[in-house]
Amino acid sequence: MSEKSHPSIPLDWPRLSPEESQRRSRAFRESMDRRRSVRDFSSEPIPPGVLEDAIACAAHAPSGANQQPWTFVVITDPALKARLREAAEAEERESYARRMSEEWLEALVPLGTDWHKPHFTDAPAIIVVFAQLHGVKELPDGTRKKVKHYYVPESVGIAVGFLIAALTQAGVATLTHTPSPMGFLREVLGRPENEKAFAVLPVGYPAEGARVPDIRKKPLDEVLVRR
Ligand code: IYR
Repeated sequence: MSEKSHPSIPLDWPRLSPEESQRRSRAFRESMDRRRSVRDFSSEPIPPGVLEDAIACAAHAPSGANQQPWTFVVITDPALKARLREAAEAEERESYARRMSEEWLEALVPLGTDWHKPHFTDAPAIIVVFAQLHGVKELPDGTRKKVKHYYVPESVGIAVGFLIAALTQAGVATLTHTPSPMGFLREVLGRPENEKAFAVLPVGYPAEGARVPDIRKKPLDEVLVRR
């Protein structure tokens, strides 16, 4: 604990019965077990409030020194989605043709991905998650000062995990997409220089007849080790 005193408040923690804990953990596990990254979206809209709830959920993730070093940009404007698609596909085309190693391309074969990124224009909404590499503090004299942020990729990664879980729980599909390089997102979306794009998440419902790669998660006994 820090030597300096800090304000504190009583913890508000609703205590569940063991049965209720088990019921909820199993229900959540079952919904997460069925989660798939979706690349084939319908244009059907997302029910009002679901996106906002999911982003609020993500924004409650733990973060280094509680600095909450994230910004979630929601794009629904068709013209802007088309611009993002065009820019992403230009980068991805170059990546698949020249920038990615043979080994990398080989690793992606089971996923069947290529440079085409129709999810940008097909999905009703795109969330671009930005990491705030440092904070900006406005001083009384009007000047701005950099504030160091801690554990930024870890914090933003956890927040994106919360976001995916919240969307999944609401029955809404997404994809964790990282077009590479992602510099164009800051420019097209007009974000400040302290923000770096972290991931792109198209959000919506799977298209009728959507298919997904035949890949599996490792069994629990391979990833859960007890000592
Ligand atoms: N960014 C590319 C390539 C890609 C890389 C990984 I690692 C993936 O898991 C999937 C795709 C793309 O989005 O196609």
